[in-house]
Amino acid sequence: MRTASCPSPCSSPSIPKRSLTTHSVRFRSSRRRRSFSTLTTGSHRIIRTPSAAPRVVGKGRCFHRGFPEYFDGIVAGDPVYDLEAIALSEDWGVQQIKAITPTPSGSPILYPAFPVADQQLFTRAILQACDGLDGAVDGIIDDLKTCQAHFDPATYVFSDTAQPLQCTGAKTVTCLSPGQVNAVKNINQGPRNSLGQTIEVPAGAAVHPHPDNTVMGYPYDGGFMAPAGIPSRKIGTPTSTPGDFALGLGQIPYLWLSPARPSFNPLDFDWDTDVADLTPESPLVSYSTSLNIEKFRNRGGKIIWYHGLSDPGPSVAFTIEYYTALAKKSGGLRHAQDFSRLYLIPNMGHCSGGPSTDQFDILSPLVDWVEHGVAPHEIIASGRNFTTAPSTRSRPLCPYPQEARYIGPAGGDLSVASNYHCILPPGIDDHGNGHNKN
Ligand SMILES: [Ca+2]
Repeated sequence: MRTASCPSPCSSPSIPKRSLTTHSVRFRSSRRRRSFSTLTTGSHRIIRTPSAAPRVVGKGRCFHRGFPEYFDGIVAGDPVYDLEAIALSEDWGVQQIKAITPTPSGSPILYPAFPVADQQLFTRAILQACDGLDGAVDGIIDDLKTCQAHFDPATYVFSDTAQPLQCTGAKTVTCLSPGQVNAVKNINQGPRNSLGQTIEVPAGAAVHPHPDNTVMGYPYDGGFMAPAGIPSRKIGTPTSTPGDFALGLGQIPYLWLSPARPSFNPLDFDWDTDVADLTPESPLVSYSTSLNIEKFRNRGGKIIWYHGLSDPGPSVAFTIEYYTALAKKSGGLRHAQDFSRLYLIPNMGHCSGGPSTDQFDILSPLVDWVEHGVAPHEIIASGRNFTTAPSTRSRPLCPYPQEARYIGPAGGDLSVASNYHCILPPGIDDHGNGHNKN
């Protein structure tokens, strides 16, 4: 067995380091070599590809689709299979903050548009509205579906103060301006043109079958406005620019507009007219959205995805869409789960961070699945950065579409995983539909 890991922020401290060695691979599309850590046990090979899943899930030239015989197991963390769509999600989000940014010197500095105090106010509202829906006020929204359906920051009224989240008059410290609320709602719903229509990216539809290639927004998870959430990528801080400037926004002029427009300002992307200039043929996306992974599956391959629900870059909505489409193509969720599992991690940002259980070992369950045929179910994770007591906790990660629920005694210990278990929420069909993506 061999395992490998792409160099990315998505590193897990729980990987059995004694089993890892390092080598590097040069992709045919790139002059840059990528380092991988590998593990060989018996006759099986496993690759761990955090945050690099597009190169694994897609491209046709990599691992489970293009080289289905190379690996017996794959762990794909916070996957980004459609970079064109993600770049547009990111651009749209930054545009929403820019739209409410004061420009006293002529150049927008986004941070003042949504400072930390207002970010915390939003987090207080969404947790007050949604945290308890799952039966436990623990700072984690495990019933995300109900939260998405009912939480509206434009109309929410704090239950303890009777103050509306959205200001009814002048902006104060106890409310968000209508512009701020509108920005949040737009980031949540994803890009729209002037007619209110969603945007579909051509590169994501380059192969058949493929999942929905609509550009997605970001779900109202508990970490949505935590520092590792939307602020890190679309708002920034007094000392750091929004991360998306160096990621999706930087890609648009060169990679996603055809012909390339080196002088194009991605903050000026027009959702009516510039969409027609998106390339359908980028080698960075082609095949990556393909649902055709039968070769990998038929030879017994196993794959585990995981994704932070508060990932502010590649939205978890894309991963849910891919997995749901894969379930449908596989003949139902149960058939998809025969060779693949998806774990969603509440409050976690891109690969880690946030008040979340972002410390976990998914590699060992994958090894058990590949080597011994023991499919993974609950995976115990831990975290040390919860903002309310207890600050250090363990809890189970649940195979999608299952969700964690508190089963301990009233007022019991929120820090131990044994007080939680995974349940299948009502309203989920055999294809996994029913879990709101954003
Ligand atoms: Ca909760």
